Amino acid sequence: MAAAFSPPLQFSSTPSSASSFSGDSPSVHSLNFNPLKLRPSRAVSVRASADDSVVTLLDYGAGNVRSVRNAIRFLGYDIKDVQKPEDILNAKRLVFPGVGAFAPAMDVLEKKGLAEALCTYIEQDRPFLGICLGLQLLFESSEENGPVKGLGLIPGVVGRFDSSNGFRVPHIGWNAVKVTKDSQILDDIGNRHVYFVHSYRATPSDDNKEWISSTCNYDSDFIASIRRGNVHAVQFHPEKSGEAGLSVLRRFLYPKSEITKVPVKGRASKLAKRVIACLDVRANDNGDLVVTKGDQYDVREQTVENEVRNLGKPVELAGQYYMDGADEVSFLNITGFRDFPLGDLPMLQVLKYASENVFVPLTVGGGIRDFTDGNGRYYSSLEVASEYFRSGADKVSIGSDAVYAAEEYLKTKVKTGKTSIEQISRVYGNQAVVISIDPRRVYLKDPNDVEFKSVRVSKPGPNGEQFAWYQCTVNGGREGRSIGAYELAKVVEELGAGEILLNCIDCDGQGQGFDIDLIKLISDAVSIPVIASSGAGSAEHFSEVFSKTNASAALAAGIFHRKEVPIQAVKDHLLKEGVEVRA
Ligand code: 1PR
Repeated sequence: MAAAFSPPLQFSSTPSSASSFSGDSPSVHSLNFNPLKLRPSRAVSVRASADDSVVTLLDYGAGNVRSVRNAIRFLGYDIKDVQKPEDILNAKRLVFPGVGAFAPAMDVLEKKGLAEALCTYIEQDRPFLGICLGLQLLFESSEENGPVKGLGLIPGVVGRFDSSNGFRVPHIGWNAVKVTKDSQILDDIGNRHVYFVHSYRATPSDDNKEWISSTCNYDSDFIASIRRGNVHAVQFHPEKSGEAGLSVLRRFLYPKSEITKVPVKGRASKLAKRVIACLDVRANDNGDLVVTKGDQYDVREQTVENEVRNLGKPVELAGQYYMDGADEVSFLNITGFRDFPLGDLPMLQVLKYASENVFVPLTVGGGIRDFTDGNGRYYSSLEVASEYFRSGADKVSIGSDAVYAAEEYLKTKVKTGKTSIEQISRVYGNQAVVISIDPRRVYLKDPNDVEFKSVRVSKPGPNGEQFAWYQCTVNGGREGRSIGAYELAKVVEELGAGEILLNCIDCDGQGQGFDIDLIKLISDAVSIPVIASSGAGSAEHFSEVFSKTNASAALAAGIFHRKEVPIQAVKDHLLKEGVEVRA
C-alpha cells in the first residue's frame, strides 16, 4: 500500500561513525552545527511497501561509495550490503556503484563469486542500477589495464577517450545527455546536465543499440546510460548530479510510484563550465574550525587582536552553496601542512556531515603526504587520502607534497610509483587527484633570466617589467621553491594527476579578476582540466576567464562568503554571455 514519504530535510545532528584517530585539534563539539534546511525534493514520492525500504548495495571494497550511500539514505532507504553471492540473488533492488579501475574490480567480483551471481540477477531482469564502472563492467571487455574481460552482458569494448584532438581527459564535469529511448529513470533529465567523471567509456554500435537509453557527446558519442527491462546503468554519477541526479535514483527506487514529472527547464547541449565554491578551513584561536579567507594568503584580521578571519561554519556554508547552485564544493584544510590530517577529527567530521546533504562533488585538500606520528606510526599519503575518501570526499587535492614530488622527478626522471600522486591515482583513479598549485608572480626584465617558463604579462610589473614567471610555493605560500607553475603542471600530469586547481597568491582575495596570463599558460600546457582560482570580484571575471583561457572551471571564495555576488548571479551572467553552465 502506498504511503506518503518525504526525504529527510535537515543536517543530521548525530555524527556518523567516529574516526578512530584522535589528536589535539579542535573538538568535534566546537563545530557547532546549525541544522540547515535543505530545499525539499521536488518530486514527493510514494513507497510501495515496507519491504521495499531496503536497497542492496554491491560495494566490493575498492573505493569510496559513501556518496551513493548518502544519496540512498537521503531518499529514505536503508542499505543492505552484499557480503556473499546469495545476497545478490536475494536482492529486491540492487545498486552497483563501481569504483576504481576495471581490472581489479573484475578480479574481486570473480574471486568472491559475485560475477556469476550478478549475471544471473541481471539475466533474470531484476531491478538493477549500475553506476559508472558499474555500467562499464557489464560490457564484454575494457582497454583499461587491459584488455580485460568484463561480465559480457552487453556487446562492446570500453575504451579510453582520445585526448589528441584537444578534449581533456578525464572527462570531468556536468554534461548534457541525449535520451534516446523511454528509460523511466531519466524522465526528469531531459536536457539538464549530469555529472560525469571518467577516462573510459563504452561507445554505441549496432550490436548494443537496443541497450542504449541515452548518449552523451564528448568529442564523439558515448553511452551515457543503458536500459533493458528492469536493468539500468548510468555512466554519470546520479549521487553527485544535484537534484537532477537524485531524481534518477528516486525513479529507480520508486518505479511503481506516481512521481510527478518535473517540467524540464534546462537547455544543456554540451560540457558545462563549472562554478566552484571554495572553503578555506582552519581552527581559529579558540579552537573552533571556521571558514576563513586570506588576502594574498594572510588570513588574520588587520586588528590589534590579529585573530583568524571567521566567515562562517564549514558544513553550513557547504550546504548553502549546494543549494545556491555550486557545481562543486572544495574544502582546503589550510593548516594541514603542519598538522597531521588524520588527527584532525573535526575536519573529517565536516566532510562526513557535508556529504550527507551535498549532492555535488566534494574535494578536500590539506596535509596529504606520507606522515609519521608522535608514536612512530607511519601513514602513507594513500592512507591519509583514503580516510578523506571514506569521510565523503570525491577528490583529494595535494599542494606542498606535489611540489616536492615534481622537484624530485625533474631531478631523477624516474617515476618511483611512491609519490602521493602516483599512489592515490593508482588506487582511486586520476580523476580523484587534484593538484593545488600556489604560485607567486615573479617579474622579469628578460625571460632568459630564469630557467623556468615565463610569460609576457598583460600588465607590466612595478619597474616596467614585461615578463614574469610563476614560482611555486609550499606550506600555504610561506616558502618559495625552485620550480615554476608551468613545470609543476606538466610533471604532475605525467605522474597521474587528473585536474589542476590553479591559485595565484598575488590575486587571492583581491577581487580584481583571475590572473589570465597564468591561467592561459597552464591551461594551454596540459590536457587535464584546469580550475581557475584566486581574484574573482564580479560575475564578469568568470566570463573573462572562460573567454580568454581554456579553464574548465572557475573557483571563488571571498565574493561568495561575503555574499557580494551570489552563485546564481554568476551563472545567469555566464548564460547571458553564451557560456554553457548547469542551470
Ligand atoms: O600544502 O597539501 O597541505 O595543501 C594546503 C592547501 O591549503 C593548498 O591547497 C593551499 O592552496 C591552501 N592554503 C594554504 N594556505 C592558505 C591560505 O590562504 N593561507 N589557501 C591556503 C589557499 C586559495 C584558494 C582561495 C582562492 C579564491 N586558498 O583556494 O580560495 O584564492 O579566493 P578568492 O576568490 O577570495 O580570491 P597542502
